[in-house]
Amino acid sequence: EVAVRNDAVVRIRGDRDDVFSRGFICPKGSTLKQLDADPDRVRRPLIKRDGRFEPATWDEAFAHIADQLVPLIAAHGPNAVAVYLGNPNVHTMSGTLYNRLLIRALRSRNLYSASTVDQMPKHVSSGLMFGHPDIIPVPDIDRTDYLLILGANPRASNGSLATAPDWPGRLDAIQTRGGRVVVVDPRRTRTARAADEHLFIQPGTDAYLLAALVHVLFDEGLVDLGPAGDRISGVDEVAAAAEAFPPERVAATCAIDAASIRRLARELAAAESAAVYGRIGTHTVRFGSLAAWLVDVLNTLTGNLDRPGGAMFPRAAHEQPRPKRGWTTGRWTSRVGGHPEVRGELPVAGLADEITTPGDDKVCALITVAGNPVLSTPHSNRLDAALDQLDFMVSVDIYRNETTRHADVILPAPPALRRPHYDFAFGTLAVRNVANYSPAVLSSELGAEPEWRTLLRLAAVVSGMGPDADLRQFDDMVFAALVERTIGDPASVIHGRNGDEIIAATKGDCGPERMLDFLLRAGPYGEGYGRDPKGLSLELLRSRPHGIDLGPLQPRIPEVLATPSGNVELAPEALVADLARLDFGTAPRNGGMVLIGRRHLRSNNSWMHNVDVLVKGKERCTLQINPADAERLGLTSAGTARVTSAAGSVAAPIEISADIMPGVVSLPHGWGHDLPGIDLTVASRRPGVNSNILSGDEIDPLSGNAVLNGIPVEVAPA
Ligand SMILES: Nc1nc2c(c(=O)[nH]1)N[C@H]1C(S)=C(S)[C@@H](COP(=O)(O)OP(=O)(O)OC[C@H]3O[C@@H](n4cnc5c(=O)[nH]c(N)nc54)[C@H](O)[C@@H]3O)O[C@H]1N2
Ligand SMILES: Nc1nc2c(c(=O)[nH]1)N[C@H]1C(S)=C(S)[C@@H](COP(=O)(O)OP(=O)(O)OC[C@H]3O[C@@H](n4cnc5c(=O)[nH]c(N)nc54)[C@H](O)[C@@H]3O)O[C@H]1N2
Ligand SMILES: [Mo]
Repeated sequence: EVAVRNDAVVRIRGDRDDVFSRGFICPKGSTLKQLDADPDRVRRPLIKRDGRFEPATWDEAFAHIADQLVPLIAAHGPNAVAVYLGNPNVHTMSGTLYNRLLIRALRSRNLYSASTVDQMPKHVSSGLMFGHPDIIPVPDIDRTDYLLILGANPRASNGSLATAPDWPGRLDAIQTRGGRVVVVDPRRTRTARAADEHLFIQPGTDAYLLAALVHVLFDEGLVDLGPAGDRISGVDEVAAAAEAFPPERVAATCAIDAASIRRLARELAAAESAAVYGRIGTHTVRFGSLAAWLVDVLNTLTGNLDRPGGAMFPRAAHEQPRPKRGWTTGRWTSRVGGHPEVRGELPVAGLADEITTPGDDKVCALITVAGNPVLSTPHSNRLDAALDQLDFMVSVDIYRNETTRHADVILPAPPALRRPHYDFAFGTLAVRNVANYSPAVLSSELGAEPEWRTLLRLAAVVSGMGPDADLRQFDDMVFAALVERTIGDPASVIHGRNGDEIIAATKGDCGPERMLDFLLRAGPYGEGYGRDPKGLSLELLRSRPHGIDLGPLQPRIPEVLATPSGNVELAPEALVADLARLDFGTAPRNGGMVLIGRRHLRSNNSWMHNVDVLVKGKERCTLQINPADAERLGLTSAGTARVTSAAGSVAAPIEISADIMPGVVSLPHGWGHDLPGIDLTVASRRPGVNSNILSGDEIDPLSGNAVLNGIPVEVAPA
């Protein structure tokens, strides 16, 4: 709820009448006013001339981009231009709907995003099990009796790939109604402390633990597929594959005793309903795809897939039918590393090599949209240096930061309070079906362009339409194509309808809003262009500012599945084969240390550190280390530690804490605001160090996801 007077924000608080949040708000939400007012925020296009950024008009900026980029594409082909899409794109209408146009217009195979430092393993397991990488089950936390959390700290992150305002309150509610919360994490996090049980685990070994849990279910006759049982293929293959992983065999690897593993499996099987939920700590590791898969194998074998209180499939208001043709990866591979394409993307861990390795298709230009890969992606020092070798770089961003300082042109975007919003991503991942729309609350700043027009104009430039293309006409064309595709789809509720009539009836006064109105009306609760006058439309959402509750998640198997068989594929070949990587041959790390990350409630990856109210207080970018390790290594709490990995070395203040497992150290990511050429006054006063200087080249092979947790390091007094 944003109170506004004379086009200025008076107060921001949670909306107590909101059907989903009931007034819960994150500290980062309540400081959007400060973000908006930040004098460092980029408000005009910037062009770099002789190494210095100068303000420019939009026409000048786009003329410069066309001048530089079009000849590069003509000379070297589209693959010479790479695109990196950062996390905030997922949460803007512009990013969700218009980046894909830019990508289609460019036709480059060098597409990268924050997905390969985050959740790509989940897309792989979902794509192979359910037929589409975006069919992702979420833990039904409001109804579950038992929640097993691995590698997530929702009391700090507020949950991820499982959208729920007030995760903390919802976790409390599980316990209040007599349920049980168990957390597996190398750190005793806030989530772990409040849980009924917390188990430390050796970083990177969740796949072993999960395989052992599967083993016990078969070994002790606890498998019960539940209501979705007749739509599940591959159970016998999973049973055979799990034979190699008795708890007694994985215990030393995971640092969890066999009896506890057996007990966990029995508890999961016995619970009235249960959900297994794994996030960053299970995905950004060596065996990320295996862990992502085994989480849903466990949900399935305990009868909890698609069952209330288990792991369920949301049905977003904008959802459109998916083709039932299954999913593959590797339609092409990266030039240097030979990594398979996944969801059209290549691993961002390989981007620096693509820029620095000579040859045909070498990347010589880069477009970043809402991303800060210099801090957020592995082997940062190398990427930072590689960006200097580019012939041309454009960044669409709200700050001049560690990444965008390398750009030749920075194109600004309106911040959250100055744009309308409907969260496409969160709708598909929410623990309850909800639709919510908010209009821009403040008017546009002088000379501002909505981000969708900037992305559309970039698309026009790279497709050869020139810097002055008629954007209205381009947008109309794009929208007409979407309508044509939809009415041509026999599975659509508006199949066979007249396209011109649909277009004429669609409302919304800007590009993304028009598409939103269309998607809502053609969606599962939609008004269907006259079919159901009470159904959803943008108009209806506008009239209901507190959102529209569409009810608890409903069972969706088999209708939700997009596999050619029409079944859940519990044993996809690629994943079963990947189990072979789980070896037991590696010697225990004799006293060696491994690095993990962590998140803080008042931070958001790398980019909210310029808001004073969020960063003030105690230093947060510290190296957490167990007292026993600190003593052995001669580290003291007033001191600084040097942390060195195969990729690099940083020095960070020491924080001794019994909450971290022996043999493990933790450093948060997103810091390191001490590079020249950035314009972040507040952040540079408390720069912290960049933990991704320590992460290296290793990726999870099936997903291309970077390994950011479980990195071997040496730790010594600095
Ligand atoms: N070691 C380690 N590294 C990690 C992680 C980890 O756990 N450990 N987590 C990873 C994860 S999960 C993620 S998602 C990535 C994030 O990786 P990135 O997305 O690359 O990084 P962010 O810090 O989110 O940067 C967001 C950028 O978007 C800009 N921005 C903000 N709002 C807008 C907007 O409305 N429009 C535009 N155009 N720009 C905007 C910001 O100024 C900033 O430059 O980091 C990953 N890196
Ligand atoms: N306040 C805040 N909220 C955020 C963000 C933020 O930066 N700040 N970022 C947002 C984004 S982009 C994302 S993707 C989500 C992420 O949301 P979460 O997945 O909840 O992310 P984290 O809080 O990093 O929690 C990861 C946990 O994994 C543990 N861990 C590390 N290695 C291992 C391992 O090998 N095994 C196991 N079992 N655990 C391990 C860490 O100790 C940590 O507690 O958060 C989102 N929300
Ligand atoms: Mo993320």
